[in-house]
Amino acid sequence: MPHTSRPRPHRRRRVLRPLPLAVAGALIATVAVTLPQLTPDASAATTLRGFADARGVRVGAAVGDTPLTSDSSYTTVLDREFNSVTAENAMKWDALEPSRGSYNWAAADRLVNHAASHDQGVRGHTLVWYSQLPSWLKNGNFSASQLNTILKNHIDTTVGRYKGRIYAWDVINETFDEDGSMRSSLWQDKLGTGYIANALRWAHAADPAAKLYINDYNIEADNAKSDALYALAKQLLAQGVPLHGIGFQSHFVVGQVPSSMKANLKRFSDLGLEVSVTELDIRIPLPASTAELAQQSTDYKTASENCLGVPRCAGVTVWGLTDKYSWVPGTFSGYGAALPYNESYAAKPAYTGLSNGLNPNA
Ligand code: G2I
Repeated sequence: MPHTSRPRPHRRRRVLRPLPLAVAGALIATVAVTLPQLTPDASAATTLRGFADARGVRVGAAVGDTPLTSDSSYTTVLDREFNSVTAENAMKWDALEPSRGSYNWAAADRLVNHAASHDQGVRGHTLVWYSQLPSWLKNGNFSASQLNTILKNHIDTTVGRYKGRIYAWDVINETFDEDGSMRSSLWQDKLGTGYIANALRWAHAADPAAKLYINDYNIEADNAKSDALYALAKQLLAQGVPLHGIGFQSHFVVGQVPSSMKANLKRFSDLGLEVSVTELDIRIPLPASTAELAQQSTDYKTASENCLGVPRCAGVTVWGLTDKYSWVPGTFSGYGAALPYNESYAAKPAYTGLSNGLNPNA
């Protein structure tokens, strides 16, 4: 290599020379005195994550790979306000294993690495779901024993890859119908209900520290669906199956947070299970009126308090953070404005509601 590749050797040597003890001591003293003044304590205490940290819980957001990689306003809010992230799509089966045995980790890795460098935990979503399955799996016409092996391999590989880096996994997602019967799915139809215990056991073997969840929607109220889940959870626990938590998705309509929500979460918590709100959003018929935005704020506060007021509530995750990328308008025609930030990243009244729900002194 030419001599010029090592710049300014003389100056470097001087900097690296050991400092006299007295000088080093004085420097350390200066640093010790200066550091606390550099820490932005005051603002941290008023962010969502500041309040959540103070009470030892998570406040999370579902994160899309596109905004994560292309929108710096998005990541600024994400990293300032949230101490937990969930992959909105990147850890679903179709994203991770688009062809059999061949995995695409890029987007999932990006999120897990992002979280690690911003002091955020990761909720894994999701291992066993009836939806977002790749076509090789949906259309493969596999036998029960082949399907069992495919499921075990997917769980071993995915949970194993992120061992120690994901604090909770939605192992089972949306497994009930509204009337409380088991939903017809590839898994249920071919393997029977036993796939649930197997999936939980395999996930536990792959990462014994991760909290393993069953996650669903329309189970926030005391109703036929949550009754069926309660019975299943009780049965799994009695059989020693490693089930640790229930995820209440909480996709609500403004003004309709169920009045039985807190009592319902408490009965699961009373089984010794963690409870979490995992996908909170509160949709409004568009255009949203001032009164509806105010009601939505109340609803965010109530929904988060319904969890945090119950023993063993691990935290609250919102399904997105800004209305700019929410799934709601694409699915519920005429509805939107479901999240705490508007499309220009202004905090809505809903932000204050969520913040007050998290703040133990509000
Ligand atoms: O549907 C809302 C949520 C209900 N609970 C389970 C969650 O996993 C689910 O999330 C939504 C995502 O927010 C959407 O972004 O799940 C949908 C289906 O997986 C996601 O939508 C899909 C679109 O349907 C696909 O066309 C698209 O390719 O997102 C995919 C990736 O952008």
